[in-house]
Amino acid sequence: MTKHLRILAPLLAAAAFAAGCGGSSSDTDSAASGSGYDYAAPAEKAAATTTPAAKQPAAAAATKTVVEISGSAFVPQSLDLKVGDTVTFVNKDEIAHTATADGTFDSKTLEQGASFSFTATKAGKLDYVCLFHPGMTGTLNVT
Ligand SMILES: [Cu+2]
Repeated sequence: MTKHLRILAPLLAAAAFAAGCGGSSSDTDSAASGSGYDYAAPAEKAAATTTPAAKQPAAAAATKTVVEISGSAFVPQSLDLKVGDTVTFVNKDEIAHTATADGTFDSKTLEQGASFSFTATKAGKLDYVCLFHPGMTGTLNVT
């Protein structure tokens, strides 16, 4: 009976700690004082490493590349692409912008939340600008 309780209590403490996403130092202290702390710790560590690892492949698997228009700037301002890659410009600002590379692509007016996609068909350096804000410039390096 006593053995069960000693194992269960640290597990509950660990679960509460994980759910709280941080917890207080007093939680850690009380858990550490229990003999079963080392027993519960690996499970908590495994859960912590699994979450970011599960997110990363999803981001890496995405073949689409996004340039966010935020704060009247293209983010990232300079982007490397390969021929065949598609870049999507997404306007996160409340004001309208464009992403315009003279002769190559023109998003036309992008209102808030609007997006425009461009697929690179040949290698080269593409400078583009927002037609409304000449200071807003960006570069696509297509290889
Ligand atoms: Cu603009």
